[in-house]
Amino acid sequence: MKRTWISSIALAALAGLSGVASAQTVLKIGYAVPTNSHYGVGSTVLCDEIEKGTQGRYKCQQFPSSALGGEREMIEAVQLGTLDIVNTSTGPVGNFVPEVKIVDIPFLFRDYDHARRVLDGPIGQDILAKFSSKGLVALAWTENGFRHMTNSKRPIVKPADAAGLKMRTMENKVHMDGYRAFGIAPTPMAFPEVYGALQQGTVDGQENPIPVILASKFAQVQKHLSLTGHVYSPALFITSPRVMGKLSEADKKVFYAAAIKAAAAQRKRVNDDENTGIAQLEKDGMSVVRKVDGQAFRDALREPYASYAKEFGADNIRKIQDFK
Ligand code: EAX
Repeated sequence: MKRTWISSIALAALAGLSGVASAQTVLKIGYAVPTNSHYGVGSTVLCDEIEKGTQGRYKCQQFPSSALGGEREMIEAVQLGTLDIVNTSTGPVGNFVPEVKIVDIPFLFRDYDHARRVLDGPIGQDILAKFSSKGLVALAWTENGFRHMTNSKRPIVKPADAAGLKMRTMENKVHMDGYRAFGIAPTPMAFPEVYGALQQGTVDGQENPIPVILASKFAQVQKHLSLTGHVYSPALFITSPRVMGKLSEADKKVFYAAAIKAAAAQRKRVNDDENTGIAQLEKDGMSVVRKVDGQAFRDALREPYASYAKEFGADNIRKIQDFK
């Protein structure tokens, strides 16, 4: 009697142990800028919420600061299965999911509230549904922010001031077509190369949201900041059917709910950085043009807008612009 009693306790202990040992999956998540950034905040909340909601069965390992390459490479890694999640701007995403490109049109969104309502509403959700046919799963829209121009040569108030500048752009045709209309010579480049290119003068300038300019310490290599706000740059939490296919229905819900919570935290950090970051960049030595001639930039886009209307449908663009 005694022997079986002891062996059954031993068995239960073993089962318990093996149960715990095989329970944890580590998810690798990558993003372009340091942890102390809007992407770091969003990724940390995403990971904390996933770990909490799955009772520790899933936890993350973060790869910030483009440790795994540029955003395009990280999206490819998610498709290949060597990376589980990427927190990326939409910059290169249109090369994988063409339907995303419409949200990259310059001066498409009025302000943050408008952009967030479009993306979280039916128009934005319809775009997320297009990812699955491309071997990707978009968990939620998150946010990079309104993009502004920096350069090492001169203040930019109107397009004529930007004309002739060699500006790094994302690998994004919609952006490049628009920027050419400003007279800019667009130089597409993956984000990890940008700081070096600015430092060596390979390019005169670049354009990014305040949070990215802050987190990447561009004030060290750029003199002029112009608050052009010429493009709203969405971001996305992207994973793969390979990751999602292993989840129970309950865990899938946890992942999607975690992404919504994380997007809210990332958006809040963007607003906080915008409120305090410009003064910080001035303190760091940048000279800031706060009042640019926005109408002149919009007027310069007449031609690109005609080709955007052909590519995306004039009413699809209008639907976004008029969304309340
Ligand atoms: O997503 O490439 C860029 O300029 C992006 O804004 C940056 O990687 C953050």
